[in-house]
Amino acid sequence: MKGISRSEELYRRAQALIPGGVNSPVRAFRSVNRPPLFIAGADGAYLRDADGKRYIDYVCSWGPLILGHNHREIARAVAEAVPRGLSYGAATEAELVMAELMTGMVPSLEMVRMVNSGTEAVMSALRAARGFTRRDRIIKFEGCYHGHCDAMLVKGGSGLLSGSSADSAGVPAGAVADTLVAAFNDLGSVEALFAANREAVAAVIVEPLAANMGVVPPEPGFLEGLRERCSREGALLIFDEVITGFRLAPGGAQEFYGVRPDLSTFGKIIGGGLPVGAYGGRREIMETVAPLGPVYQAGTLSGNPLAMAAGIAQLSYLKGHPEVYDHINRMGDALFGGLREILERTAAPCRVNSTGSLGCLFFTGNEVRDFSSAKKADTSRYAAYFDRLLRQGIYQAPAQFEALFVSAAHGEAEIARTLEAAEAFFKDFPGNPGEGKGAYG
Ligand code: KE4
Repeated sequence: MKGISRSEELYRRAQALIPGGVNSPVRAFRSVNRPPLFIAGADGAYLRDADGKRYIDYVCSWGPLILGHNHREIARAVAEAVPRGLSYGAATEAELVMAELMTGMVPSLEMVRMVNSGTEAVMSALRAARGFTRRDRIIKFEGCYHGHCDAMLVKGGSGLLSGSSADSAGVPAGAVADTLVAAFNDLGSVEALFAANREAVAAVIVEPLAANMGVVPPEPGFLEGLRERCSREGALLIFDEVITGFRLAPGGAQEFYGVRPDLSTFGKIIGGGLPVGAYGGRREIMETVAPLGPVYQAGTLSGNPLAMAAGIAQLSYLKGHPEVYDHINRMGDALFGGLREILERTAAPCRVNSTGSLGCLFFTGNEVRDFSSAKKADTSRYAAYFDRLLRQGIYQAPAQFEALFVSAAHGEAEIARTLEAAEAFFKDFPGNPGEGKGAYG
């Protein structure tokens, strides 16, 4: 149609055939009140939309692209794998290489099983924990998101947090009857649940660095406290490292914070951009998983050859180039530190939480340490900020309660351009004695 962008045209047609026109809710840009972009290509730190516009990308496919888009080593590995066939439904050497890489980089991983998404990894880890402990209850944290298996859709974070309700339709009461909800960074709330559910809790699952209510780091002692209480109560500690795995350190958050879980879940980075998830941990727990033990779990495309090729290439590169972590952490510090300085200078009522290459700008003047403080953020102001920066060629999460991801492809030029655009937005932000028209103009 004349006068509308290609993205808008594609979106209009897609809405007729795909729920909301998208294959994952957050992509619909509903939280930022504007039609979504349709992406046509990407390279390094940049996305290109269907209208040919380029953006610095801080979503990075929600975390997988720690090396940036279209990394030569990953592209080559996948191209070399294609002629050997796309899928066999049988064991391959690549799956062994992947298991050796993951267990070599993550100390708590004695055994690991590949699946196809973070959701599948979490669903399977919960089942293994319940099968191993012969207990049913699971403790999770408000605002933490662990994918969309029924048992986890209570007080979800991420897309659910940005929606009107924290529960999902279609989840029967029985499916969540054994899911208990604690407050992040509040060990007292965990103790209370353990006290009320003695010898009934199979596991505590936590994002060791919460990144689905925006970014909320664990306070000193919180993860250690979970470890101690789980050990004392005979419950398993599950780290959901779908975002933090292989990002905070080669060994993930468990290496970064020095706390060893019993099970861990992974996704995103281990697939190099292709669909991969994994769960693993203590040998005695994983040996309960079929075909070895009574906990059933399976998957047609688990360990898919192309996905393994991409994952092996990315993990091998990270293992062989520790300087990547120095770089992404340095760029993260420059970006999030720079944003803090702008907020300081402009007295804007906002807050930046960050750890390394992960961070979030909250539109609230309060400290953000858990779900209840995060949800005080002004999502309409976030939407204005998102829109202004998008027009300046900066593509961020289209929702307040997500994370900014910095990749190895982001350099000083990208950070400088981003800070310049942010400064322009905040210089006359309402609530600050600036002059000129409002930031919404
Ligand atoms: P997937 O099933 O989307 O691969 O992974 C689910 C999941 C599990 N655990 C954590 C900590 C996660 O962050 C996720 C998925 N993350 C969201 C971003 N907040 C995926 C983006 C989307 O839903 O489109």
